[in-house]
Amino acid sequence: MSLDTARMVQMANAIRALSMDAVQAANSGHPGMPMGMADVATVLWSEYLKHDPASPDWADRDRFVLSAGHGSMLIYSLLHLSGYAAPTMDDIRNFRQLGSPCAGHPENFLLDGVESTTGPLGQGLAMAVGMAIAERKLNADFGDDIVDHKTWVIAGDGCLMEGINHEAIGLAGHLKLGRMNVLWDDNQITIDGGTDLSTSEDIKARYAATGWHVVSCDGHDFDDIRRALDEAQADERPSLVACRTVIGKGAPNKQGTSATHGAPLGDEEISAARDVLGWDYKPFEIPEQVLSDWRGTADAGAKAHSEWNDRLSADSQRAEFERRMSGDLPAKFSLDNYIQSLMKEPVKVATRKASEMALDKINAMLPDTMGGSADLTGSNNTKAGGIGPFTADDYSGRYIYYGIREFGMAAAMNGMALHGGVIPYGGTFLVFTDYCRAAIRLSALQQVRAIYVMTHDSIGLGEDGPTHQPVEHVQSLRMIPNLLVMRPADAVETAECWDIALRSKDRPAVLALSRQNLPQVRNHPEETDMSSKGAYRLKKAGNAHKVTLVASGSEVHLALACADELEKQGVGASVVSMVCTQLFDEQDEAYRKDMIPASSLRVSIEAGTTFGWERYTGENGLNIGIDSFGASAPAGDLFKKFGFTADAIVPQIMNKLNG
Ligand SMILES: Cc1ncc(C[n+]2csc(CCOP(=O)(O)OP(=O)(O)O)c2C)c(N)n1
Ligand SMILES: [Mg+2]
Repeated sequence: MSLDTARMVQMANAIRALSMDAVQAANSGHPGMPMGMADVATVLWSEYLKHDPASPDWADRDRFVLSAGHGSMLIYSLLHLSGYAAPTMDDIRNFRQLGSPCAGHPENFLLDGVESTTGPLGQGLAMAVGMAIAERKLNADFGDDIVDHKTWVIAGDGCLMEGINHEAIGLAGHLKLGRMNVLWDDNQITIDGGTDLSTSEDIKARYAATGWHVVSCDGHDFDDIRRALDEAQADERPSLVACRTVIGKGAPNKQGTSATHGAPLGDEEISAARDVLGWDYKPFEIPEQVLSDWRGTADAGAKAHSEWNDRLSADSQRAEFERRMSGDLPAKFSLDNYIQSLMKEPVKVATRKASEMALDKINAMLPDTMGGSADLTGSNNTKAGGIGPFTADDYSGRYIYYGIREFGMAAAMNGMALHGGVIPYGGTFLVFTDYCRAAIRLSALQQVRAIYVMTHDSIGLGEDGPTHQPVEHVQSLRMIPNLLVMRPADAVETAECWDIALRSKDRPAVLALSRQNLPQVRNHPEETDMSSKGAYRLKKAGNAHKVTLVASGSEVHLALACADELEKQGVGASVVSMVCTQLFDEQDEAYRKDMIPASSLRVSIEAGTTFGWERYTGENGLNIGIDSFGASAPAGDLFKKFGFTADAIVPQIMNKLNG
C-alpha cells in the first residue's frame, strides 16, 4: 500500500535533509547522490524491499547493496528512518567522525543492514551477483518456504563504467539471476562533470546484450518508479532500472551539477534547499508525521518475517538451515582421518592436486561449499568431490564456471560469503591475483570467508614463462591485513590449510599451490595440526644448531636437502616450514624466537621476491629468492638457473658462517 504523494515527498525530503546536514556538519561527504536518489530509495524501501528493521539479520530478507558507496548518507538515512536500532541520530550527527558507525563509506562490520562494504566503485554490484547466486543455491536446497528473496542494488554511473561491471553482468545474465535488480542512478554526472566528457556508451544496449531486462523511469516520479520496479520484478531476467535523476535534487543552485557530488553544499545553499523543499525543520530534526510514516513501512516486513518464522519452525530442514546460515561447520567435520591416511601412505603430488584430494573429502562432508574457477578448472583442480555445475537450469549445483572473469569471480565470492549459507572457493593462477586483488582486499576488510585457490605459484610452473610466473605475489598478498596467505609444502600441509581456511569464519584465505609435484615432508602420524601456528619446526638440528632454514611451499623440501648437506659438513641446521606468516606473527614471542632463533644464521628460501624476508632473518641473514622476472623453460632448468639447488645454496651459507 502506498502513502499519498505529499507524504512520500516528505519522506524523501527527510533523506535529503539528513544527507545535506550531515555532510555539512562533517564538512566532508557526498550529498548529491542521496539527494538525487531519495525518491527512488523511498519507493524501494517503503514498498518493495522485504526487510524487518527489528531483525536486521533475518535470513530471508532481501539484500540491499548501495554500490555507489560514496552516497553513504542514503543508507544511513534509510536505516535510521525505517527504524533500525542503529544508526541513531547521534551517530548520524557524527557522520564520518571517529567512533561513529556512519563511516565515510558504508562498512558491513559497523552496521546491521549494511550488507557489504562499498566505495570501490563497481564492486558492490558485482558482490550483489554473488548474493543472488547464494540465494538461488539455498532456494534449491531448502525450498521457497525458507529461501525466497531478492537482491537490490543502487549503482551510479561509476559502478557501470568500471570494467568489473562487464564481468559481473555477464555472469548474472548468463546465470539468469532474475531476482537481482539494479537501480541505476542515471544522473549523467560524475566528479569531473557530465558523463559526456568520458563516455558515449549505450549502457542499456550493453545490458540487454548480456541477457538483462532493461526498463527506464523518471526517478523523481513515484508512480513511474513503481511502474518500472513492477516491471523489473515481473521479468524473469535480471533487471536494470535506469532511473533518470537530477544529482543533488533540491539544492536550487547546485542541483544537476558535479558541485553536489562530493562537497558540502554550504549554509546558504542548504537554507535555499530548505525553502525549495518546504522543509522547515532544524538540522537532524525529523517531524513526527514523517518519522511515523517511515516507521510504519516496517510493518509489512515484520509480518512477512513472523510468517516465515512459522514456516521455518515447521520445516524438517530447520536445524540444517540454521547451521548453514550460522557459518559453523558440522560438529563432525574433520579431515583427521584423511591426514592420517596420508601419513601412512605418503604421496608425491603437486599441492594443487593435494588441494583437489582434500576437496574430495571436504565437498563430500560439507554441503556448504561452492567451488569454481575462472576458466582454469583442470589446472586449479577445483572441481572435486563429485559436485555438479551451478547453471541457470539447475541452481542446486555447487560448481560455478566463472569464465575468464577473475575480478568478477572474486567479488561474487565476497557476495556469496556475505550472504551466508554457502562457503565460496574459487581458483585461477596465482599471478592473476592481481586481477582479483581489489576484491581480495575487500574480502579481508569485510571479514568474510572467501577461499582463493591460487595455483601455479612460482617459476615452478615452468614453460609458460614470466607472464605466468608469480614473483612478488605471495609477499605482496601477505601485506594485506586480515588475509591468510598459505603456501603449503605437501599434501599434509595442504589439507591442514584447507581445514584452517574453512574454520576461519571471519577472514579470507589464499592458498598458493604448486603446479609441480612435491615430496611429502610430513610423515609422522603424531605430528598433527602443525600448520595452525603458521610456522613450525620440521627438522631439528643434529649437530650444534648454527643455521635455521625458513622455507615455504615448494622450497621446503629443498631446505631439507640443504640441511642434510650442512649436517654432513658438521653444521647443525633446523628447518622451519613457513606455511602462513600471518598466523606465525600471531604466536607469542617465545614461540617465534624458539622457531627462528636469532642466535643462529637465519636463511629464507622462497621462489619469489626476497623483499620483506628480513623480518624473519634479520639484517645479517641470508635471503634466497628471485628479485627479477622468471623465464620460459622447464621447471627443473629454471630452479637451477635461479639458484634453487642445495649445490647453489649451501656454499652461500658456509661463506656467511665463515665470513
Ligand atoms: C574504483 C573507484 N574509483 C574511483 C573512485 C572515486 N570516486 C568516487 S565517486 C566517483 C564518481 C562516480 O560517479 P557516479 O557513480 O556517477 O556518482 P555521482 O557523481 O553521480 O554521485 C569517483 C570517481 C572510487 N570510489 N572507486
Ligand atoms: Mg552519476
